[in-house]
Amino acid sequence: MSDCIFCKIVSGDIPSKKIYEDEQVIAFHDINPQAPVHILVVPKKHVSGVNELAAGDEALVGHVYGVIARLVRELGVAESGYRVVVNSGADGQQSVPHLHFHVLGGRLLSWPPG
Ligand code: DGP
Repeated sequence: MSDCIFCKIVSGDIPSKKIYEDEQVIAFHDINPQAPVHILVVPKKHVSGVNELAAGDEALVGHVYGVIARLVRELGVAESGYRVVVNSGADGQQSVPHLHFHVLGGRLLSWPPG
């Protein structure tokens, strides 16, 4: 989508601190980190959010989690713990309408979330 900020990061039109990329996903550091480790794992294909996932996207979501499992080891939080968050819609405070998976770690994360 031409006006989507994460599509522009995927295309390279907007720079990012990229830590991983393959044919299906890109991962980069969040511009406004909420924890010592805060990355976003983003499908390259434009899907607005969880509600817009279609039949056939299961493999993509599974691949995202495989990438997360790899990156948390590389980032050193696999053993200490981390959180994967997908904010959805207005109440979920999703601000970028392109599906993305926050991975937060490197500190004790409070629960329940605010
Ligand atoms: P959410 O509120 O769940 O939609 O999260 C969107 C996240 O995206 C938020 O934590 C800030 C991050 N973000 C927004 N714009 C940019 C950007 O241009 N670059 C990077 N690296 N992160 C961004």
